[in-house]
Amino acid sequence: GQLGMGLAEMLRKQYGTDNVILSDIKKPPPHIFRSGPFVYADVLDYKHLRELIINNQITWLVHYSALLSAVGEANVALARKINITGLHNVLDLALENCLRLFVPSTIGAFGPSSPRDPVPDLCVQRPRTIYGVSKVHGELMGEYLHHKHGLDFRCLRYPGVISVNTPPGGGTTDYAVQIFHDALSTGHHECYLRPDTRLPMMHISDCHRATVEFMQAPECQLSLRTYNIAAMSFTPEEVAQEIRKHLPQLKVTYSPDSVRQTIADSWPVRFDDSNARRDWGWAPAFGLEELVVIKLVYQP
Ligand code: VAH
Repeated sequence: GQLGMGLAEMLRKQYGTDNVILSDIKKPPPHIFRSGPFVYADVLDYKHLRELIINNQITWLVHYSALLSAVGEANVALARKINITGLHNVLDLALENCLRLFVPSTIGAFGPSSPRDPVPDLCVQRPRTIYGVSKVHGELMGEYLHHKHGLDFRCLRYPGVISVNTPPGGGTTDYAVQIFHDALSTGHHECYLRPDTRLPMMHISDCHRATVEFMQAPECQLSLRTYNIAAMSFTPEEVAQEIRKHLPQLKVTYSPDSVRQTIADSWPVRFDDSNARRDWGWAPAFGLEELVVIKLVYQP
């Protein structure tokens, strides 16, 4: 999906193409299929996952399969299956086969009773989406198995990820990807959030680099198993203004969508990622200005 393809590319540069297997339940773009090992894998098919792990002598499992915030609210039963049953399949297989496991969490793992500006790594987490509930469950289950059975479980809470070429899949932060496509094509973006809705965001290359650096961090450096990572926080109006420095004609109309606005209003405004910076040297490369330049000038 939006994250797996780019991470596989980064890992293959470091560990060799044939040592990184990309999987999905749907056909990837042809250039991805040709770029290295690709297999069909359904996170709900425990036996097939086990066969893949054993036949390929897998050591690390990166688990990105999940229904995101908005699409999860539209299909709670499926979100529960994929995000919770699927996670348990992965956790059990990791334990059974001594895998090291990376599972992402999200700003969506917090709720309206969490501190919002900034939100620390450790605080009240009462998310109001099935996506957030499933991600808190993932954090807690992974840490339980780490402390009880020594599972090398690692988790990063991602901000809204601004992808390059792959469209996002049903999230609340997706407007921040679409606005660039619209600015470069029609010159008009209809935003489903209010202009002043501030959310933590990150360019996808920072997200991939954070994930690889965290996976490579020596265990002795990790005071936590789940970390916030941050890069920037912006509102729709702020990113529109930054885009207008390059495309002055950009027009944005605001038609708040009640489901996604309610979700966004329950999420943190900014991440405190000081533990990640201290423990394993996290540092973002892209702020809002750099994001807009790379999206409009270098990777339109
Ligand atoms: C979503 N893009 O909007 C995802 C992400 C931080 C948000 O988890 O649901």
